[in-house]
Amino acid sequence: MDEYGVVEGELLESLRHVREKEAPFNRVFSSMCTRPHPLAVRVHQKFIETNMGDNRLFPGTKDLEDRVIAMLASLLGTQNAFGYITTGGTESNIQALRVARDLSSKKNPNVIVPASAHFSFEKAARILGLEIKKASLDKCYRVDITSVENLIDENTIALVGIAGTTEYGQIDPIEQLSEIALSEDLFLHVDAAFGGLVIPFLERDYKFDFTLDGVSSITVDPHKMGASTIPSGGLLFRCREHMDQLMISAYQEEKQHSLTGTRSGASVAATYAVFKHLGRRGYKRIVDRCMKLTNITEKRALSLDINPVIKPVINIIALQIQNLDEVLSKLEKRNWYVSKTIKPKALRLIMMPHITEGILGEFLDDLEEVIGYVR
Ligand code: 0PR
Repeated sequence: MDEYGVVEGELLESLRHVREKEAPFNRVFSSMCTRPHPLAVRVHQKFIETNMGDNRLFPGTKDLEDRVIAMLASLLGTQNAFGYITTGGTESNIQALRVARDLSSKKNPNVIVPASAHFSFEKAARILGLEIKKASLDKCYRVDITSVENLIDENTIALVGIAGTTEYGQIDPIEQLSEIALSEDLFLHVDAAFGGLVIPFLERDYKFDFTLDGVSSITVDPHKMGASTIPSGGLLFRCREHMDQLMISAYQEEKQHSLTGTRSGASVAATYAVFKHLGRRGYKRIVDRCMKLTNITEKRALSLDINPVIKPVINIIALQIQNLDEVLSKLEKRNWYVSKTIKPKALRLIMMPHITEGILGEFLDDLEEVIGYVR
């Protein structure tokens, strides 16, 4: 740290240059986050000093957290769930598996996750001392139920299903996982970090939430398709006793369920505001738009003889393109931010709310041109 401070104007100017070098969201197809809703930003600023780690000082913000959890619960098929606002999907997945581990007395516990699971489960496994067993996928990149059944052994404590996979946006057969969880008496965690705020608004009805009796807990992140500010993750449990496995007594009267101590109340208030402001109708409009963009992309790709890895289920499309690395580097030179999937290799595009039809048109024209050069 320097001895003397820098004047505000100079500092802000240098920081403006920093931000200028960063990605402008409207050219970003690689992110699961988006520009937060303007109301979320305003509310975030108003609650900037609130700390969910001290409910005595901020009882109002704590109340908002309970209301956000109640809104998420009602979206996810129940009137009664228990949970808290986490820092994101990673914390939620770690905490869910922590509960599963602590509910069981098995010596060498293992958890069965789909091969498509997000890498946060690896982090969870390392922290919690769990073995991760990866179930294979069917040809549509959903977890293969026979593979899950074959992997279950006497040390299995939990199953994980994904509602909206990171790579292809696929939804696992959660209904069947739920039946297995009930018959084998296993904890079932659903990672709907991305899909949890998409699937309830799709035209087609997918069963993935607490309406299924076997689902024990769900991850759902307002800082992804919820258009709230970072850090806004969500973790919900069906049973209070499960949530209370996380409870630590802090000081005299205080209790904490969260992994972190001091944590943002600003993003909790921002999430509350954007949920109340948009309502189900507002989110449905957003999801409809994102799905329309996904469909436009699919049609254009097919017209160029490019097939998606799967027919898009949510607002993620992965295109199987030849000479992918060359195409990617040419797109990057044109300042597009895209990403690729590994198995199979494909160009992954996430149609977030910040993408407009006009920008998508420009991108698809560029893609067509670049593919033309490379072919
Ligand atoms: N579960 C699923 C299904 C996810 O896709 C992700 C993140 C997580 C859990 C973990 O969530 P947190 O990152 O909130 O802890 N998936 C993206 C990824 O890691 C997140 C992302 C977001 C990537 C913004 C890029 C980006 O610009 O790939």
